[in-house]
Amino acid sequence: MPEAYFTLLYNDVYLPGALVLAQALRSYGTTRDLAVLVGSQVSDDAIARLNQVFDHVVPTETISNSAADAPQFKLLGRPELERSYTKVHVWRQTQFSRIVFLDADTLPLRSLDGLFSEDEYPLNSSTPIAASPDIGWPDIFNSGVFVTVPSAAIYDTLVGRAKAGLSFDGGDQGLLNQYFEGRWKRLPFTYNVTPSASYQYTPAYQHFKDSVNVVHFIGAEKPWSHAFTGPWPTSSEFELKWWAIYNQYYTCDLT
Ligand code: UPG
Repeated sequence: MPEAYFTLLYNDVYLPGALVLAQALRSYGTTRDLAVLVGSQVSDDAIARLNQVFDHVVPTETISNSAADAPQFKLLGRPELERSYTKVHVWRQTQFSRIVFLDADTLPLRSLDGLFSEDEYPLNSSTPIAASPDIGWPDIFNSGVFVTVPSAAIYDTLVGRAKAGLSFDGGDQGLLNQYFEGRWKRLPFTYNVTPSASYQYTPAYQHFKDSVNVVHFIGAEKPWSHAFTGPWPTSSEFELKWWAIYNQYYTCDLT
């Protein structure tokens, strides 16, 4: 059975992120399929762009938090995440034996194909997912990067829990952590480094910087938020790396 990388796009806003992510994975010579889950609000133009770099563009039904004005969203200040439950469609992709999921705002800095190794990252029914700790609350995992095995039973359960509102943050991260609590394998933090937070611990950042596998631009501001004129003078070195790939492969206007 094939294995695949997946990302998610439920509107056109994160299209630059999805394209740069796919191009980065290709540039490291991955042998796995590249796939993207797309929600119904993604435009035909965006789908045509995605088809140029992904092997599979998978249309999905958008799953929203029906209580989008819930207190959790006010706490997070991120109403756009009301549709992040759509991520659970990953478990429906049973045509793949193993999936590495990456949010569209992540940037791999080297090949991640090692995550498909069953010997190194064994998954089974008692530990069905592997992910890195979340910097904001390290007893839970960040749901922007994870390894899992698709399962129709898990998919059905997650959809039911999403519809029942079983998520402490109103989005997929709360949903997945509540469902997989005590059953996740810890991946090294180097697979999901969140630059804004790591800078608070500068000595560790300096010490481990060269081992970073994936950078994750969490929060409302993304590298492409600054219009499409290129990086800002204050952009971090990771943002500059993102822009280097964007400028090399996608010079035309994406707005
Ligand atoms: N996404 C879209 N369009 C949007 C917003 C999000 O397609 O307008 C997709 C995209 O793949 C994105 C992902 O959903 O990468 C998650 O959104 P993002 O803005 O990247 O979330 P984060 O700022 O990283 O916040 C955290 C977790 C993330 C989780 C989210 C909600 O890192 O993995 O999905 O909280 O629980």
